[in-house]
Formats: sequence, structure tokens, C-alpha cells
Amino acid sequence: MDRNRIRQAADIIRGAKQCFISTGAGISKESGVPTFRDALTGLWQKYNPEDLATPEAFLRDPDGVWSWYWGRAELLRQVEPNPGHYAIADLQRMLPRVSLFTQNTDGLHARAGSPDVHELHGSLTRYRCFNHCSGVPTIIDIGTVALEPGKAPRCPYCHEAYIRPDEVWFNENLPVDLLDQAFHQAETCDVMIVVGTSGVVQPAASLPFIASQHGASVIEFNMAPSNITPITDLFIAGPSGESLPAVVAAIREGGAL
Ligand code: BV8
Repeated sequence: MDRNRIRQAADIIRGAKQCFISTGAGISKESGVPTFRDALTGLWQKYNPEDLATPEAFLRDPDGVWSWYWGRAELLRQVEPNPGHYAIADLQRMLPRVSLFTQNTDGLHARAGSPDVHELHGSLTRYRCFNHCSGVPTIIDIGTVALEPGKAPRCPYCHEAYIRPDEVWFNENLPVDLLDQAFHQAETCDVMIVVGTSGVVQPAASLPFIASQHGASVIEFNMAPSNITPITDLFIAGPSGESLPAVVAAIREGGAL
């Protein structure tokens, strides 16, 4: 780990008036959650996202898509947040004005104690009626539903539509208010921290570009360069479970904020 870059990042972050933290699948990799595009272990090396993470795919093959998601949800019940998640929660407690927007649907930021986690793509820990039969959103407590292995369950309220994860699939709009909030904060922050994203999925991937265009300092934490890297002011290479705690420690060494 490049200690000089860690100190540079700490100096920039401790001076932030308004900090925007944006995370992707990479921050959960060290918890054992597969990312999407990692060459060897990425989820989508075996699958094609258009065949699974879309409403069309689900309606075409509800049992198959449900089973894929249920398998991923089962994995989430066996993993824990890693030091990178805890470091983000520390930053949220240390900095005067900070917001956290994640592309992840694994719920690990909240489990690490982060307050106010904005989940741009929803959550695989929540379930809803596909048709929102009883209001938007019609959330369902999956623990009360009798599940048959490999079978997509029906909504217990309308008994017609299927139950689905409360996630945003491809070709579905992100929650408008949440996205507007993200765009506004990207425009007004003076420091943006980007962790563990390839910068492929839109519109989330545009947030660092918006921040940079509005004069923010963009700091990226990743194992390898991404689509975001060309517009970053500082790139910290390495696993975020190591680099983020190192930055928090360096900020603390500089005394109370
Ligand atoms: C929408 C839930 C309007 C499902 C997800 C503009 C241009 C091109 C395409 C589009 C565009 N606008 C819209 C699109 C279409 C599409 C899109 O972006 N397609 C891409 C593939 C080209 N976007 C949408 O459809 C969005 N909706 O725009 O609405 C609309 C309406 C109708 C019709 C069209 C448009 C909705 C997008 C949301 C999709 N849902 N998740 C599920 O989970 O199955 S996205 C899903 O993939 C994740 O949630 C996450 O957001 C994304 C994966 O991205 P990353 O997080 O970046 O993960 P990745 O594996 O790619 O990278 C991991 C990184 O971590 C790597 O860089 C790696 O180096 C790094 N890393 C690994 N280990 C570590 C590490 N870093 C640090 N430490 C480590 N240890």
C-alpha cells in the first residue's frame, strides 16, 4: 500500500466540507460476496445480466431468476461486513457533512453501522409484490411466506403476481427522488470517494463525472483502474478492506476533525 497516497487521501478527506461516498461491488468482495465483472469470480462471467437481472427475464423464467436471486440472498446471510464497510461507517461519524450512496444490494453497509445508506439499486434483503398490488412499494416479509425450493412464490396479498427482490433491475428506472438527491449531492460535494466500482452501470457511473465537472476532488479506491480512473485526482490501489481503514487511521493521527 502506498503510504504517501494514503496520507494524501487523508489530508483531502479531513478537509472536506461536504463528502460524497459512492460504493460498488468491490467493497463487498472481501466479505465473500462475488462482484459482477471480476475476471475470474465475477457473477456475470457465468451468466449474461440481460438473461437474469431484468423484469423481462423474470417474467420469462420466474422460477429460474427467482432461484438465482434466492441463492445470492442465501449467501448474504452467511457473510459479514469487512473492515472496508466499518471504515466507511467511521468516516460517516467523523466527517461534518457526508452522504453514502451504494450500488450494492447486499445490506452490508447498514450491518456495519452506517447510518443513512442510500441504496441506488435497492436491496436483495427486501422483497416486494411484482405489481405493487397494495401500494408502492408493497413490501413482503419473506419469512412469512411458505417457500418451495426452485419456485418463484406468489404475492400473499394479491395471490397473482410473483414476489421479487426489492431491487432495481436493468431497464428499470432508479427511484426518481433518490437519483435526484444523488445528482444534487454529486454537484455540490467538494470531495467524492469512489470505492470498488468498474464504472460501467449507468446512471450510477455518471456520479463521479458530475462531481469532477463541478470541481470536486475525486478519490478512487480500487484493485485496478476502472472507467472512473481517468477523471480521478487520486487513485489508491489495493483492497478497500485495507486501504480505507488505513486512511481512517491517518485522519485520526491528524487529530480531531
Ligand atoms: C436505467 C441490481 C432508465 C440487480 C443492478 C447509458 C449508457 C449505457 C447503458 C445505459 C445507459 N443508461 C441506462 C443504461 C442501461 C443500463 C446499464 O447501465 N447498462 C450497462 C450494463 C451498460 N442501466 C439501467 O438499466 C439502469 N436503469 O438507466 O433506467 C432506463 C429505463 C428503461 C430502459 C433503459 C433505461 C438500472 C441499472 C441497475 C441495474 N441493477 N443491481 C442485481 O444485483 O442483479 S446493477 C449491478 O451491477 C450492481 O448493483 C452494481 O451496480 C453493478 C455492478 O457494478 P459494480 O458495482 O461496479 O461491480 P463490478 O463487478 O462491475 O466492479 C467491481 C469493481 O470492484 C471492479 O472495478 C474491481 O476492480 C473492484 N474490486 C474488486 N475487488 C476489490 C475491488 N475494489 C476494492 N477492493 C477490492 N477488494
